[in-house]
Amino acid sequence: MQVRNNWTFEEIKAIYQKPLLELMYEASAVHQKFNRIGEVQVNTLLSVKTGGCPEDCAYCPQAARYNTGLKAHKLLDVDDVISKASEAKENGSTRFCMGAAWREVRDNKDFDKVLEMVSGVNQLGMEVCCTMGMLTEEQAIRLKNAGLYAYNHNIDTSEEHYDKVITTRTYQDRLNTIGNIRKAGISVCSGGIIGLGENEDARIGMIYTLATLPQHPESVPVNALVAVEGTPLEDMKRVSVFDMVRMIATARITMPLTLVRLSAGRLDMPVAEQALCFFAGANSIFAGDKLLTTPNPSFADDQSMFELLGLRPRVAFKQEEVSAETSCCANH
Ligand code: SAM
Ligand code: DTB
Ligand code: SF4
Repeated sequence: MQVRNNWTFEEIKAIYQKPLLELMYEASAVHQKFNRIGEVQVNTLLSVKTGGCPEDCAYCPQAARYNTGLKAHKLLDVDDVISKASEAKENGSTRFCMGAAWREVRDNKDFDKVLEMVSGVNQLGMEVCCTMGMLTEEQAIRLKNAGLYAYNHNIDTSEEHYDKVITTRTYQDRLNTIGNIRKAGISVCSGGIIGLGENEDARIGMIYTLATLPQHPESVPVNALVAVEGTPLEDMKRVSVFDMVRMIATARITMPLTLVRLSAGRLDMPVAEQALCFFAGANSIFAGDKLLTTPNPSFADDQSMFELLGLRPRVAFKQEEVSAETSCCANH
């Protein structure tokens, strides 16, 4: 089996619609062939600039136009961010992702501060990631030169469903930024959310867009909507674990080498449900008691889960380069 990016929508639909256990067996077989079973990347998120965002993403507590009671703050100080990253490293995280509630990155003093944050976290030996909205190619290159490893920019849903969720930018805007990240040689992290009121074709369509990019994203976060009071999606029902499993398994089969991240929504998932997601090929999580603005399981709870399920945290890319010399199956 080869890594393919010429999937058709119908092929992906046929995978997504397989009987659940058959789908899980197949995804698990692909995972065992391409990856180290039991190895899970542990990421920590930090919101370095919270709230007040001009966009209208219907799921997001940080959009200024919704009254969510969120406490907004300006860009944090560089030293505070570096100390949070050190703390995350001590707790076993190897990737640190800084989020800013911006529509797009601007070339100003705040961006200079972000470049300092990137450089400082990189010096800790962690994989540094940012998620700050749209980027030009020049900005992506400046981030890369400062030591950025990955950039998160989600497509969120399918092209057809996009304007039901967000109207202040287009799907093509998202794809353009993903192209700029790629051109700068930065690792691409792009995925989406389920539970937005989308139908099955929209879920399949989202995976179709990702799996047919010229190069698959190195990581694909699969978020379950965290319904936040005050947002237009506040009354959406919690997604079923079996829907998460279908998404994760389909992503695993179509993008075998990608880190598939069981992202937002874990706080509401018992360990038994999360175990199904790991079996279906999830090999990355966000850890630490906060995502960007909403709660997440604590490091201690995740440590117990790792022990129970026999999972091991994946080392950071830097150590990976060293250990690759003695390993037969190092990849991505
Ligand atoms: N402003 C930047 C952007 O939109 O790219 C970066 C931060 S934004 C909060 C990052 C991602 O978080 C979104 O693309 C969305 O997929 C996810 N997200 C935001 N709110 C969420 C929620 N309530 N539930 C699940 N995922 C959410
Ligand atoms: C992603 O796909 N999920 C993360 C990260 N990328 C930036 C964010 C989830 C946010 C959940 C809502 C919140 O905490 O504000
Ligand atoms: Fe702004 Fe990002 Fe939230 Fe959309 S998802 S409102 S762009 S912070």
